[in-house]
Amino acid sequence: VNPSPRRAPVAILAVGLLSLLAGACGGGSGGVADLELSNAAIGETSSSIAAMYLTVANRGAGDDALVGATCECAGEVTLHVTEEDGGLSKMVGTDRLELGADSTVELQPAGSHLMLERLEAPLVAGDTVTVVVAFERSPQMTLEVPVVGLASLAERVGP
Ligand SMILES: [Cu+2]
Repeated sequence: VNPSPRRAPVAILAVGLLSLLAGACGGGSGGVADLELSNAAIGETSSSIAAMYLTVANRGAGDDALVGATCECAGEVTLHVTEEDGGLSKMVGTDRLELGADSTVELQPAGSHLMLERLEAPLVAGDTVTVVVAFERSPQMTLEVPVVGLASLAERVGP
């Protein structure tokens, strides 16, 4: 009995598994994302929705994406980008925000933001809200986010 005809398919399968595993860990550009969140703030509101802003720095060599968030304060948290449409800017829902390797993404007024919807109660400047932010590859992160007045939000917009 010659066992060699049975060996070749097994070897091919093993190589296939290894390349699958490497793909799962590495991300598109072959490294691991290293995320740092800062500058988070939520605009105060007396209505049932509020916008949350933050800075996400990806100091790693791998791509990632912000894919959502949750808050006990809100029935739902959605991800919005702002688009120009005939001279008017409007908010458009999206399911992911790309966080490219070695880059920084600013969620700021007139740009991308997290939208806290169906709030349990109005949010007043000085409050602190716990928000869990989820990513495609990195573990989720829990933030204690200050609620701030609208004037201090306006100061966040860069030149
Ligand atoms: Cu919005």
